[in-house]
Amino acid sequence: MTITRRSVLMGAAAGALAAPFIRPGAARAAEFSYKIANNQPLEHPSNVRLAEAVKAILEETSGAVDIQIFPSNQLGADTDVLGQLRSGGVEFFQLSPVILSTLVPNASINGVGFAFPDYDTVWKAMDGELGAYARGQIENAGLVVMDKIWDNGFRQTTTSTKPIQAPEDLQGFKIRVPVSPLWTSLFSAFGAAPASINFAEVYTALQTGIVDGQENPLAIMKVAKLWEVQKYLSMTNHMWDGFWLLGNRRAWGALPEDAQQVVAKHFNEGADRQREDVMALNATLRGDLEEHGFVFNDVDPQPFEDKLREAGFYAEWKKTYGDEAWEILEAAIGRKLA
Ligand code: X2X
Repeated sequence: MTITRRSVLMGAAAGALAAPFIRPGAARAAEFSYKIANNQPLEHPSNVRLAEAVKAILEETSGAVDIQIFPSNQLGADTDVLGQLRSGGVEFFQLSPVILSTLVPNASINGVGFAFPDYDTVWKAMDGELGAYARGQIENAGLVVMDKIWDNGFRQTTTSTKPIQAPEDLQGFKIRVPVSPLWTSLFSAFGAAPASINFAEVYTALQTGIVDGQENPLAIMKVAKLWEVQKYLSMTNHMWDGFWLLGNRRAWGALPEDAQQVVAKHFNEGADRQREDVMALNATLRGDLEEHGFVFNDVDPQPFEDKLREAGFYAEWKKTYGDEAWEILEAAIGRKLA
């Protein structure tokens, strides 16, 4: 019996209508050589699970879909790669919804300050209505997005100068934020001096003192070795953020339907596993980062949230996102923010 790529694919997605997969005489070359980019180093669970996913995709499509991973902003800073994704220069891209809001304004809604109390609430929301709302917005903007969002994590604040214990500690503080109006607005509301800098330049910006601090989840602090250029790590938990796995619409549409199903299945399974990895890491990272020299402090989030409310942050963003989106957010977290 000869097993063709087509029959393997048909077996993998029985019933799906397969477009022609086989070019006679080209049995070995991948028909679809695609790229996926992200900003994270290879050791981050995102890239570990992505590597598994692209291997499984290659196997299950019998070599037809060959996706190469470009970690650590190798293809450019996030806001540049977003442009490449739109033009088709890169076929897949993992990106923070909050940064994606530079193209899809309401995609950033998960990043509203102090909205999520814990991971249970995050996953219910992002696998539920809030995630579905965001994906609808992303698709309306002409991009493809996989169902499952990958974890980045709850964001904490680091500085080279002092622990952040109360909102006043952020007054006038020079802090790097990713490129996004929501991030700038959040730290401006605390009276800080936020500077929009792509992740690709964060280490250097901290090293050269362009900024005195930054904020990221613990897993990123670890893989980016930020203890080398930062001292204090304050558990502000001010935002939860993830990574949508985005696709270029033309490149996606070029894949036969059964191949699309294989790709989506493995990307979504990768997200599930990556979430578990990051959660497991969270349990040990504090001790690990302390050993590397970070000085931790816990923070009461309430005064920070109060300060945002007082500064009109929630009222402003409710207006920006609109009532429909805001109601979905409030329903997901079970309380009113504005
Ligand atoms: O740029 C960041 O700080 C990072 C890595 O957390 C995001 O992708 C939003």
